[in-house]
Amino acid sequence: MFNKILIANRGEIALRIIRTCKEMGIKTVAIYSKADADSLHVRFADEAVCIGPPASSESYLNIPRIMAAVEITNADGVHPGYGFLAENANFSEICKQSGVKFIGPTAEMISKMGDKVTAKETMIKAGVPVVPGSEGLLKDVKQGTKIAKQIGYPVMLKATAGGGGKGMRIVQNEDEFEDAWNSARKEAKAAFGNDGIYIEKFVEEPRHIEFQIIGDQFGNVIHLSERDCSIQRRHQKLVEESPSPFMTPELREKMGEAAVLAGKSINYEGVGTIEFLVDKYRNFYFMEMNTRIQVEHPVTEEVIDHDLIKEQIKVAAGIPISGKNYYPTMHAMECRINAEDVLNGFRPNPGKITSFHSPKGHGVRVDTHVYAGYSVPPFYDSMIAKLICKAQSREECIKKMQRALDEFIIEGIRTTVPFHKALMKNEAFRAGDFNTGFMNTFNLEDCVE
Ligand code: MV4
Repeated sequence: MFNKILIANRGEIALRIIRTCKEMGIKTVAIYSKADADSLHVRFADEAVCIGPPASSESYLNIPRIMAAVEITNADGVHPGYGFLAENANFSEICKQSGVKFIGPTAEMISKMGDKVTAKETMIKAGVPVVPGSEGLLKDVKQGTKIAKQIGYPVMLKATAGGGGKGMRIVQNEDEFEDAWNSARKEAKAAFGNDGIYIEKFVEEPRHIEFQIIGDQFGNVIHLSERDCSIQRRHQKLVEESPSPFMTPELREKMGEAAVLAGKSINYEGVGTIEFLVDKYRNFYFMEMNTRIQVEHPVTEEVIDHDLIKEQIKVAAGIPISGKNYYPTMHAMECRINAEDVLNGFRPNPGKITSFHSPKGHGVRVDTHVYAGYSVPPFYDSMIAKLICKAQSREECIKKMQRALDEFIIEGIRTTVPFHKALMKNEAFRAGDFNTGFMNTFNLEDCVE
């Protein structure tokens, strides 16, 4: 087992990781930028090292500075959390070369899944369903329009280096193809320095349903059931839940089996997520694999009653997992509380939190690093808390969430709490009748309190 883990992250996830390390008897090192000197992760870690100025490029993304902190503290493990360097193959490799365990997959696995065309080819070989489309990258417009004609419009152009919707275009007919191709390539080149594009049939009104998997160092891979993450805005998730209201036991068996196959095909080690698009007929298609612990992992923790960070650290230490999959016995839902002004296009709204009271009580969990008097810095993402509720049924879970949202007091900054209150009242949401297009039709006026 690890002696000392350095947490290469900040905010709620840094705190979350420190908590589990403490329970496991592992010493912790926090790193922090000058903007985070007053953060709780700095206070709660056994040691803390200031690694630079506020800008991420000079702190949480700066590999040489983080490796210097690893060296002076003699940490034997590095936990990257999510975001920042969590899916940076170079960082994983440098940790390995330095003799410190990166708590996550190898550089090779990160690269393989980070390149979407390679990931898709890997999944086809493994027998995981994928969206019909090009085999590999498109060479030119002529090849693109030919394939589009075969699979039928509408089609989608996607960047192989993509994710988060960048370099992605829907093409309705052949007339639109060339413009879409040119702008997708340009956008991908600017965002990723890679203009490789592939094509897929456009799946209409899909749900985003992802499976949590975990693999150990002995080739065992299991799944921990699904999370429905269809409530998103501009590729930012707002609410996640498990089980998916769209799931059936039969579909869970099929998708779970595909997720395990996906993990086994790359000998995956660590916690990971297999993202699927699911159409209205319950056809499912591999979309992407995330090789990190995700923001929404508590939803799974609550429904299967296991600490995923603990499991992640155990497999990284070489402890084998049990062979069986996990199924939800409860319903859990997470609302992401962001320092954003909902009525102004969800614009970030950093600043000082003058008063703060978080909801409590049975089945209510709040993962947060903030407190009254804390200033939300403008340099990083705007999530300040995750409110997770758990109950016997989805209906009870929504009632609990409404009660908990009503208890939240956050003064001094605007947050997404009013949005979540309105969402919990929305008839379509309450009926479980939604897909990834939900936010396009949601009336933000409903958030006016
Ligand atoms: C799609 C799709 C429809 N058809 N692919 C969005 C981000 C990237 N990971 C893939 N995405 C999509 N790929 C095909 N063939 C629709 C989306 C999509 C989406 C997917 C999941 C969650 C939210 C979304 C919002 C818009 C589009």
